[in-house]
Amino acid sequence: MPAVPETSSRKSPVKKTTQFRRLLNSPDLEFLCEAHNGLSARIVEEAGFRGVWASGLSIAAQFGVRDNNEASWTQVLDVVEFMADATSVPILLDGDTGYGNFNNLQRLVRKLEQRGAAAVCIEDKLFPKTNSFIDGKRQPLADMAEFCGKIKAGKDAQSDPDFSIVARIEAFIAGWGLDEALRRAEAYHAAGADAVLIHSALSVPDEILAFAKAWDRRCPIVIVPTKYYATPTEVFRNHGISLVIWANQILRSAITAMQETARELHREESLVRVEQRVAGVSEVFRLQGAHELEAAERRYLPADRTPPAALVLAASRGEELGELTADRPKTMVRIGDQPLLGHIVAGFQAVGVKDITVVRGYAKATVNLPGPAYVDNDDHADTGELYSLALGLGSRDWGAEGLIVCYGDVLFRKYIPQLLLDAQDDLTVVVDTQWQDSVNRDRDVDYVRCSLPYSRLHYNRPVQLERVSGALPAADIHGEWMGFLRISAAALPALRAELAALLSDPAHRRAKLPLLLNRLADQGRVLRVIYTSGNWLDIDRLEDVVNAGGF
Ligand code: SPV
Ligand code: MG
Repeated sequence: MPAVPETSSRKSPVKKTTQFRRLLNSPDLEFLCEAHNGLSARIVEEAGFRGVWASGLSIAAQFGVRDNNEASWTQVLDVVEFMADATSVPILLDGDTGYGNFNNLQRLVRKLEQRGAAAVCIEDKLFPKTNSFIDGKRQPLADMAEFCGKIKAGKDAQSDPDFSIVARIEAFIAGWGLDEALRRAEAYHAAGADAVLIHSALSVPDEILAFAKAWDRRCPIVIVPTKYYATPTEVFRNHGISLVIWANQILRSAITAMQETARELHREESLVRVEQRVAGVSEVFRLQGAHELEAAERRYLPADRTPPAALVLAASRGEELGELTADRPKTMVRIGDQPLLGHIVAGFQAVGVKDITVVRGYAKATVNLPGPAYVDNDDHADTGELYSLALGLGSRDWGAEGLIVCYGDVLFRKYIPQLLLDAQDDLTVVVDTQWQDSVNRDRDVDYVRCSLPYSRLHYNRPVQLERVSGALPAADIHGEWMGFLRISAAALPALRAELAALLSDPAHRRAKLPLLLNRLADQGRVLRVIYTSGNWLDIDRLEDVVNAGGF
């Protein structure tokens, strides 16, 4: 069994070949309906039909070619396979003349069994055939003995005893009378045909009914009342017909619908009217069995972990940049081809973090890149990062994966947020071991002391942050905090409470994040450290803006 069922979820415990045989031999009048691809076959089954006629005319037509064996037999076979995959009811293939002699029919029968068809119908004409309704009287019939050999060969080729071969008699179509039709029916029955299909191009059922009377139920009779469609179905029932085939109405109704829609679209140059009367795309998905794939994905694919969200703190002006931030905050200063914030957003998006919120304040109207959500800190002039963080955290629910907090003035390579995606701890920070690069740089640096220094030998030992400060003695410094903080969903309530407590003290309105980190560390909370080295830049001074171009 394939791991994912094809498109059909409905499986009958009864083989399709057996189902078809039961239809043929049922005491009731049974019906097959035409289909010409997987979709139409599924629609026919859903309508309630217990079997499908894979019409030669319709399959040719959906390819856009004539019913003259222009499509190759393997192309037809491919269509039949899609139809069989899409349905659980049996398919009777209109096999034309068998696409050659007895040898070709044997191969066809074997291939049909492999591809899930239940039966094949072959007609006693010559290859390449012509549709019976195109000048039928001029169509030569097959030699009867040759056709009997073909039927025998087909029956000998099948490996499933319930596979059926229906012999189609074209005597009426070709202008021969009842006697010839009966003579052939008798011979084909004797050769092993499981049923006979008697065809007529008259608009009345006279030929068919005369045949049925004379045949007297010697084997099942199949009919195709395309031309004598006005005959009440009861008449067929009363004459002992076994199977009626509605042979091409699904294709023809599709043609009418497609023509109307195409013309209307061309005329109206608008979808408005058409939309109201065509199947919705959800109906297309349903017919394709989309839900089966969704169920299979849940079963076979690793659980889809949504990435954390991101919260970018970008409310301050960045006076250090002078004129550059006169009309916009630092986060909107251009670095290369886009504002600094654009690089930050792209950096997160590159690792799958798409849910990004930015806390803006100074010249907030200029902080308007498409993509992120925005939270306004209108008190930015006399508040600090901690205040912005509280606003951001309080603005919404952050979901099961929590969030990554970062500053709006850092440039970073995407592997830095990537490091935080897999963080398992409640609180995780990223620490740069190349802290010496920042010494003497005349700026605020968040040096950190950790429980262990970075060591290549102990790279997998858990390290935690003990203190963040710009004033740590050099001997205590293990790195520089890069401003990234991953907060798990579980840690959020306690963090919010701690923030509220800190900010209730007016002295902390302008406080920065290290105050919070140190408070948490002092309380014994684990702030997991991920050591890394370089590959980021914070924009503090004009010189940084210049250098950032080469980053
Ligand atoms: C078909 O559906 O291709 C048939 C039936 O052979 S008919 O077109 O009526 O000949
Ligand atoms: Mg046909």
